[in-house]
Formats: sequence, C-alpha cells, structure tokens
Amino acid sequence: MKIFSGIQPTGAKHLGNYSGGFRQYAATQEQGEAFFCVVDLHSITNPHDPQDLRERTLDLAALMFATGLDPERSTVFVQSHVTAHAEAAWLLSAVTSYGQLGRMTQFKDKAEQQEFVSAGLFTYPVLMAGDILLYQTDIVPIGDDQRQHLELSRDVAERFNSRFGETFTVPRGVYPESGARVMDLQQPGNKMSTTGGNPQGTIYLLDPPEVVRKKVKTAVTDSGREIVHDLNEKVGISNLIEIMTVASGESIAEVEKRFQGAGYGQFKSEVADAVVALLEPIQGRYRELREDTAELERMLARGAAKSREAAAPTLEKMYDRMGFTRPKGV
Ligand code: LTN
Repeated sequence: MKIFSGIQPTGAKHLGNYSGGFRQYAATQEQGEAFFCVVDLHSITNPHDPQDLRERTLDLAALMFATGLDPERSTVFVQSHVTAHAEAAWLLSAVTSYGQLGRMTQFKDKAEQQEFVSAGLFTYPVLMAGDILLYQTDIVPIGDDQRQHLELSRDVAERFNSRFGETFTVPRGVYPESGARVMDLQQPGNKMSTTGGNPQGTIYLLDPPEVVRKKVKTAVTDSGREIVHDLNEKVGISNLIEIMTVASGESIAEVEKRFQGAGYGQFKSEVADAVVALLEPIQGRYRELREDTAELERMLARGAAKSREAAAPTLEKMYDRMGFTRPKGV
C-alpha cells in the first residue's frame, strides 16, 4: 500500500498539528510505503518571503524527522527537489475543470482576503493532484479541510484514466478522527491554530518548557471542580484531558480516573509536565538536525532520489499516453 501526504512549510507548528498530523504520519509509515513531502511549491501561491521559505522548509523537514519519521522506512523529501511535481501539474491542468477549481472553497476564501490573487492560488489543487497521483497513492492521510481538494484529485485521476487509458490509482483520503481535537487553550471553542488562534492559547512544538507551563497554567477552565470530559459543560477541562491523552498515550477514561478528586491546579501542572516530557526529545532531535545542516541536506537528498525514482515511471506514462514525443535516454 502506498501512502502520500504533503505538509506546507508555513506557520509555526503546534500541538494540534502534532496530534492530527505528525503523530499520525509516524504511525502510518508502519502500514506501507510512505511518502511525506514538504510542499514548498504550494507555498508560493500566497505572497511569500524567499529567505523565510528557505528557513521554514528546513525547519519543517527537521521537525518531520524529529517527530518520528524514519528516513530508512519512509521517503521524506522536498517537493521542489523532484521536478516531476511541477511537470505533472502542467499535464494534469489539461484534465482539470476550470469550473471545479473556481468552486474550491479554500480558493474563494483566500481570494477574498487578498488584493493580488495569483494564478497559482487558483491552480493549487492541480499541483496537489500531481503530488498524489505521481506515486500511485492508495491512501492520503489529510485534514478535514482538504476534503474538497482530495475529491478533485480523484476526479482528475478518473478523467485522465478514461481519456488516455488506465494510468493512475484513484486515491482515498483518510481523515484522522481520534486525537485530532486539540483546541485553543484560551478559546476552547476554537481549534488550536497558527492563523486564527490566540498565541497564548497555542502550544507550539518548539515552545520552551517554561512557556508551555505558563500557557497550560493560564488555560481557560470551567466552573465546577471535577476533572471530567464533558463537551457541553466543560470545554476547557475536556480540552486539557484530550491534551493529556496526546501527551501520555492514555485514554480519556484513564485520565479521568487518575485525576479523580484532584483539583484543577494539580491537573494543569501535570498536563504541563506531560506536554513538556512529550516535546523535550522532539525539540532535542530537532535542534541537532537544525545545527547540522549538512546532515539534514543529506537526508533530504536521499529522500529526493527515492522520490524521483518512484515518480519517474508514472510521469513517463503520462507524457506517453498524452502523445508527447520523448528524447531518447531521458
Ligand atoms: N493542501 C495540503 C498540502 C498538500 C497535500 C498534498 C496533502 C499539498 N499536496 C498532497 C496531501 C497530499 C494542505 O494544505 N494541508
């Protein structure tokens, strides 16, 4: 089974990204041949700063390895290192409907917020379809906000297959349910988020221990004093319980049982300790890789080589079936 997912090198990554993303990637790599891609080409669809893109690309790659992606077992690479992605996007634009692209809610939302709307913002989902289809991907672990884009990828695959002959596996999206619900500590009605959230309510994966402790200590709680999971009456405490499950690996019931009779103060301080214990080794590995750029670059070069090899046969098929002549030996 082939697994592919892409992660954008934008925004500082937080505990919600860990719970719904990084943690799942590390788990999925056990299930098959997994490709994890830092989608830097997607990041130029919104106005960007070049130096920033460079740093964030390396930051994210280091974080992916630090949270448990194994360069031996999985293929971790940067999208722009494998030119097949840009090529596939152009070829697939021929079988993507202009009307369907215009109906993408992410495009409509972002276009509304910007004065300069790039063509790349509009064709973003075509690049994404190429990412997935180049690897004959069976499964795409992905956030719920990407459902519409994944459906478009499936439509593109089906249209290509029916016009030019069976070429692509039609991929299936897998939307993580459990553990994905990490809410903002200050506004527990909203998801933890880099863009929409409150920085005080967001635990970044690279926050130092004292910052994590302060954020957890000042988290909004609810009236009453019991540590019970109740999404109607106790959103703040429920969120801290879920955060504890992410950090300690316990179930909700186990956390409730362990803190029966404890007060909010004690509970918060133990949640903080558990999150610090989760993040410390991740931050340690992250720092090592960030300080040894040569090693990180070697790991990414290896990922790029493996991806190129995996993508090449599909790209060749695409060119061939669409009627392109190919120079010999390329
Ligand atoms: N659009 C996705 C990132 C992304 C992706 C992909 C995810 C780009 N290409 C291919 C899965 C498969 C996002 O914004 N999360």
